[in-house]
Amino acid sequence: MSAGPRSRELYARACQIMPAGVSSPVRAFGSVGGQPLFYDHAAGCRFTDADGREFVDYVGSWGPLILGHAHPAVVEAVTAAAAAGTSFGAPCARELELAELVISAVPFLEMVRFVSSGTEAVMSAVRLARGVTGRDAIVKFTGCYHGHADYLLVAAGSGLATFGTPSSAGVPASSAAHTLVLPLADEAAFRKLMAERGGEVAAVVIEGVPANNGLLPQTPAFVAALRDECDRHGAMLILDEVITGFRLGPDGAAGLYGVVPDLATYGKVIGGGLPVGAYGGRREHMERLAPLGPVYQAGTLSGNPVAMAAGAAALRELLADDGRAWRRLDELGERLERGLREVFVRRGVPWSVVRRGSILWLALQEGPPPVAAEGIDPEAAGRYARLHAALLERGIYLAPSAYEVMFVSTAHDEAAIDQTVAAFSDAIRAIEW
Ligand code: KE4
Repeated sequence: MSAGPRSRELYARACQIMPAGVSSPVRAFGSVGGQPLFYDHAAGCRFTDADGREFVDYVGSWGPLILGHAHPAVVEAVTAAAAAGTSFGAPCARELELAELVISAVPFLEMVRFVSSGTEAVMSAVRLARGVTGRDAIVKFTGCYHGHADYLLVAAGSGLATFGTPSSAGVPASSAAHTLVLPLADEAAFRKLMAERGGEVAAVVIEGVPANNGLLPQTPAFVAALRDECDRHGAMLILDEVITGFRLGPDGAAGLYGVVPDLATYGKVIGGGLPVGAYGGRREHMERLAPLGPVYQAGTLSGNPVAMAAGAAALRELLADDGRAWRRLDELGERLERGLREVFVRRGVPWSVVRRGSILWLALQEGPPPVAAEGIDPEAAGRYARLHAALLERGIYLAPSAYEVMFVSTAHDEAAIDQTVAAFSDAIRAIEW
């Protein structure tokens, strides 16, 4: 199914005045083909496009909508906050309320600072780590995405211990020059690099569970090695929980791995669907931030009451009843994973499903699922494009990229999951895979 006439008409107009007609590249359907559907309205786990067609939504705004679209508690909180003033540029109780909810849920957080996106959160955490350590180098891993700060748009250099090269035009080589890039899941390579250059490293940055280039869960031993080498060399461990924070549970991937990072970054879920990012850690580090300390960071709309109200309403729902929501998310995720695996076997396709809680990814390739970006079959993207189109025809909306994940929300129910599994079964029979 391609976009309907109204989406096409809107898209044609949008492309005249917005690059590729979108506000973020992946939305343009470039890697799956066809034109993007324009959302018109959404509720729960479903949205209706500009042509009146309904879809089960597994993008969920790329992670924020863990409670589904237009959750009543979030809408009510946003409405009340907006009526009392949409932004103050000054401290307010709603900002403090979200900070207290975040701090209360994450054991190692003593202080938190709000920003307006995940990019800002990671960018600020890296600057803080550089300010605290007085060092410039950072280590990141291929396949991990941490937002679009210049020095994080960096591809692996020629050798393991060489600094990265820009992965985007407009990023000066000098910006990439302090970023070392390693493959995931290679403890020996990481320990070798740290043995050689650990004294130069301000921070090692990794996604809680890498979910931007497939879902690539790392072993506890690998995550423990990051912590160990950072301790050994006085580098800071930054755990990027923008996707996993409050998605995998109250203490995110840190809780899953039992690792205590020096700084953690958040976004998506903690904004309840409005623009919020955050970073936090121990007081000794966070108090190095302006205006208390020498590390500068600021933002006009940081902590604005409407976004804070949305985030607080979402977290209150998630934290209620001793975390019942996360148990429900895991139940639904397991139902979808089991159903898809049964379909893959029945249809004879050698694919696999990777899941952590309510995050799922389709590894459309033979053999065990990859644990590093380098292990992803490039041919999988073509298979995914055909599957994506066939699922759209059957009312199921997945991310328009083979490298993005599926998000289940508490608004998905057994009926939506079973409808999805049936659609996959029919779609796989219909496509050339
Ligand atoms: P934002 O600046 O997009 O709010 O967050 C950047 C970011 C940081 N860290 C992680 C682990 C992230 O996944 C992201 C953003 N995620 C992508 C989708 N996987 C955003 C979607 C988009 O760019 O349109």
